[in-house]
Amino acid sequence: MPTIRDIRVITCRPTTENLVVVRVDTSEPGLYGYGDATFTQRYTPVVRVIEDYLKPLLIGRDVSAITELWRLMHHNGYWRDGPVLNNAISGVDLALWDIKGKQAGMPVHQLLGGACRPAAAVYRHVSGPDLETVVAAARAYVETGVQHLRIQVTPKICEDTGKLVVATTGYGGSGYFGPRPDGCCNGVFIDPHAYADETDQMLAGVREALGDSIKLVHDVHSRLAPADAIALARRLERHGLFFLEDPLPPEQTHWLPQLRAASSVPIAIGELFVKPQDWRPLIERHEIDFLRCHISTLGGLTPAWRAAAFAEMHGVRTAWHCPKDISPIGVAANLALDVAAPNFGIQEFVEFTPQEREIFSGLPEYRDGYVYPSDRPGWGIEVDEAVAARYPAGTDVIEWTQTRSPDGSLICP
Ligand code: GCO
Ligand code: MG
Repeated sequence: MPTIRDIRVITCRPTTENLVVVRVDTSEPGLYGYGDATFTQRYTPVVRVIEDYLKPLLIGRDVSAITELWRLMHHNGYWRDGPVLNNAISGVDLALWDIKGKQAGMPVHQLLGGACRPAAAVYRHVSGPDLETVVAAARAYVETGVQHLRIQVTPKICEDTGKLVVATTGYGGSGYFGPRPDGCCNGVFIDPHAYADETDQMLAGVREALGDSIKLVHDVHSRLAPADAIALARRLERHGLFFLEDPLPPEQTHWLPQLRAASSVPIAIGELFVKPQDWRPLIERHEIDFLRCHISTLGGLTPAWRAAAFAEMHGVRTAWHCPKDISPIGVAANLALDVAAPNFGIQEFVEFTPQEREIFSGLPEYRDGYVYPSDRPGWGIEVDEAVAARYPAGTDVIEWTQTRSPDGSLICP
């Protein structure tokens, strides 16, 4: 059996996000694999964990024993879980699945039992400051065959005002520009009631323009107080959403029974979850309809596949988190789960950028509302490290997570 000969980390920022990819080389010449370890906002500690701890731990070990090595990495530091440690583990875990696929001569979804469907239906992001812009963008997607759209209202003023840093993330609506106390720090200001009004109106307008068959999604991004989130869920019921995402942050999911009692809107939660204790009770109690974890933040394919199976037994579908802060290797891992899991629901998808295409080749193909996994062995993806080096990662201060209420106090980003 080949053993682990070397582990290296490749970091880059091809577009706006820092990406972290792990390469595991084996004792067999030419046999290696890639994994995703992208925690974009805190990528340097992930690199340290891999280089200082996981590499010395794993060199010389049998590459075939993925479950054993996952448990070894998970328990080795005694204290466990959390996005840094889990992303580091994911980098190795996904690389080991890539290697296993290459050894078998099969794409990874074949190792999970084969495809239940040829491709994953995706939802695309549509956002804008007014109905006209949003409907035009939505129609353009629908014309190409997309059936699921995430609708967000973005700020009308998308520039640094000198006093406020206004993000264009599309979370929390058009922003708050009203009176605030002297001495407020900069940040992304949000008015929860205006946000609820404009989101409700925007969804009504999109529904009217596009008709009943289009599936609509909205991401609250945990930016509301629980009572406001419940009121919004009740209000948005009339639009027949496919799901409402993150109405509550992980710290407040104990409000879900009240939310469920108040509204029949399907709920998707999970991108901030790190461990089974986060998602297990919500699935067992049928408090969520879609499990939406970020695979690398769970620790890779090994724990995500188990989470998917647990969700399946409880009638909960998957909607894995796949924003722009994920490498194409991570996207490929989402797709392996999507096509292999019977309880797949929908896949979030952001088109690969030209810079990403320069670095990564063999990417999954997007066509007309579906993403197709590669049929090459493993993830089927190759990384050009020389090109990656032309796009160095960076550690700038992050502004968009400094989210504030009208009085200047910080709220969940
Ligand atoms: C989503 C998200 C993301 C996150 C991002 C944080 O796509 O549903 O909530 O856009 O904000 O991944 O870095
Ligand atoms: Mg989200």
